[in-house]
Order: sequence, then C-alpha cells, then structure tokens
Amino acid sequence: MLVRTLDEIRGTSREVFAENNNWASARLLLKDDNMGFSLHETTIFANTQTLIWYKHHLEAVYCIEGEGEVETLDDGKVYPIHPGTMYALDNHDRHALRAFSRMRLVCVFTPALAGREVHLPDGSYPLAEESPCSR
Ligand code: 9YT
Repeated sequence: MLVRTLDEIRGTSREVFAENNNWASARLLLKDDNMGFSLHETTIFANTQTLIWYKHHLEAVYCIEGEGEVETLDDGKVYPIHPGTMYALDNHDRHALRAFSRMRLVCVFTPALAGREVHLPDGSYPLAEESPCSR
C-alpha cells in the first residue's frame, strides 16, 4: 500500500510550481506509482487566470476550497466553481481557469503525469514516455 501526506511532499520534487506563479501542485501519485492515473492537490492562487488545453490527457477536478470559474473556450460557457464542484475535461476541452480566491483542487490525470510537468506554451502537458510496468 502507498501512503503519503502533503507534509511529506512539500519541498520535494513532487511539489511543482507554475512558471507564471498561478498555481502549485503537490503530486501525490505519479506514473511510477503504477496506478494508471496521477493524483494531485493543486492550489490555484487568487485573482489568476490560466489558459489550459490538455490535448494529451483527461483531467477531473474536484474543488475542496475557494471560489472561481472555468470557461470552455470553444463555446464560451462559464461554470462556477465552489467547494463540492467537480468538472471533467472529457473532450480535451480548451479552457480558462479563473480563481477569485485561493482554490484547493484535487486533480486526477490519465495518462498519469511523470513528475515535474508544467504547461507548454499551448497550455498542454507533454505525454510521458512509455515505460515498462515495474510490477
Ligand atoms: C486545474 C488544473 O489543471 N490546474 C493546473 C495544474 C494541474 N492541476 C496540476 O498539474 O496539478
């Protein structure tokens, strides 16, 4: 069994910061954990907007703290985010994520992230290289 805490992750390579300082991501589970997904607690800092397009991944996001909104850019629809809201990018949707206060989000990615990914200029993460399953 795997057991990890946020306190153990802080200050290690599993804690990743956006280059534009919009967010920080504590990566609780990664590709090498062989769960088939990665699991993150992401902090989105207040009064930020992040343009995202996970063209290689699916992501589900569950808000546990803070207020914000997500806009799907192809159709301009805006969805409020409060604690208890989940959104799933089931169509690799291009979107804008806006935080009105500091948000804490639990995020699941498939395929799993490998470790230190930050957004590429188009808002995507690169696809982690295939590696043989270690178990
Ligand atoms: C909600 C979202 O995608 N925010 C960007 C960071 C990402 N969740 C991550 O790498 O943890």
